[in-house]
Amino acid sequence: MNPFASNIHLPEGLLTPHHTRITRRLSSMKGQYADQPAFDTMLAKEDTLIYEVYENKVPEVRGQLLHGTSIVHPGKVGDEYFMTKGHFHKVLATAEVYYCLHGHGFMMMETPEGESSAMELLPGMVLYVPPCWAHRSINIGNDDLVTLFIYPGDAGHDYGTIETKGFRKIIVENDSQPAIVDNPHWLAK
Ligand code: M6P
Ligand code: ZN
Repeated sequence: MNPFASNIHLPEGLLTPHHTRITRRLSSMKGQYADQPAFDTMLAKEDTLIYEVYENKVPEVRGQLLHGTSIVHPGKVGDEYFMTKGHFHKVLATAEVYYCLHGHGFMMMETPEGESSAMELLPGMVLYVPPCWAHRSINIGNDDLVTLFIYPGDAGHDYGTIETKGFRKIIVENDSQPAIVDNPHWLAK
């Protein structure tokens, strides 16, 4: 393949050109938010757009680097901030780099062994997600959270583990402040 370049338009995070645009709405996040009644009420009103991902496709093989932008819109389901589904990589021992371009958020991370880490994302910050850590972006601000991500082309996504167990910790608004708390629905199995 040949070298290529693209532009990131800020503050919206649009990548031009791009090969893929993924959109995730509330309906695709069933069971992910702690407050199920708040989720149902919200969904009955509107299938809100939670986040978008622009990607440049590369062959999904070792040696390639997949990259793109992710835009998590501001909002909450109950007290819990809008977030991505979150995933482990299918090839578990692969890392990812995030560069925060706009907004204010957190990266929630955890290992299969139970270590947990939540790191703040502010414009200019580069965050390294080491191999074997599941990761989820959370928007705690009033504006879009925009990040650039780069990860190995062969890494893939494993959503199943997070969909069934959830993350051990979640971030909710408490007295107008973000609070990292235990996920009441986290399953030990
Ligand atoms: C980041 C990257 C993408 C991922 C996206 C959305 O931008 O890690 O690979 O698809 O976040 O997160 P998720 O796939 O968990 O919905
Ligand atoms: Zn990833």
